[in-house]
Amino acid sequence: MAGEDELKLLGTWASPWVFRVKLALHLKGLSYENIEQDLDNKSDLLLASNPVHKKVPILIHNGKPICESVVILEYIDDAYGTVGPSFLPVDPYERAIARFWVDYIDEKLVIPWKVAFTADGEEEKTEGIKQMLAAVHTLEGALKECSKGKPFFGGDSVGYVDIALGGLLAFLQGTEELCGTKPFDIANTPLLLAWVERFTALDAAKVALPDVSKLVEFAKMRRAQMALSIKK
Ligand SMILES: N[C@@H](CCC(=O)N[C@@H](CS)C(=O)NCC(=O)O)C(=O)O
Repeated sequence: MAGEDELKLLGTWASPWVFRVKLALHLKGLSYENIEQDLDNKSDLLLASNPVHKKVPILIHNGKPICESVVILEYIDDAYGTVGPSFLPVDPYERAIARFWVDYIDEKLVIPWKVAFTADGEEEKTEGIKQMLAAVHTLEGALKECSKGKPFFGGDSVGYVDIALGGLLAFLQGTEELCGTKPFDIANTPLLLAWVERFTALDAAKVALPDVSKLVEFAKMRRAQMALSIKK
């Protein structure tokens, strides 16, 4: 399937959802054209490819657009099943478990993280941080169960949950500077801390993930812009 394929990725360099797709493409060893988008001035191609949400990432495979990062991850795994590592396990029950944890990450980690990042009062921020740390604690347990002592959530190789969490990694690494707290530490999340080391050492992660300090500066700038536009 991979031979004559054309893959285009519409994204932005600072999007955790786009990082997921880039990670998946690099893990599979697939070539693609990266088409950087300006979200303040959306292109006709973006609007035509994702008319419902008008968001990136969008993967365009031989002219056909696929939207939503987790849908794209599964699509890549399905369309390129014989290329590189499989992201989802073969066993239906284990597939369901992997999907459960990806949903958990998006609901219980990302949402409180955004609250902690954008909160304009201390109380709201403290609550966001509390919920984010509770989610990280739960994910520490999930890593123990899913990995069964192996290096990744996916076992010996990087799987669906690894990619979903890995896409968020640069933001999580910048959390101390952006939200005033560290999500991972040796006392509470030793397994996740070791996972971060292993994940960031992957070739795919080195290519797909951005420089953390550059991302932190960008996020601070966007937050300041958002705060200004709310006050206006
Ligand atoms: N649930 C979506 C989230 C995608 C998303 O929020 N993308 C942002 C960039 S980080 C976007 O395109 N925002 C444009 C907008 O909201 O107008 C996914 O997983 O792909």
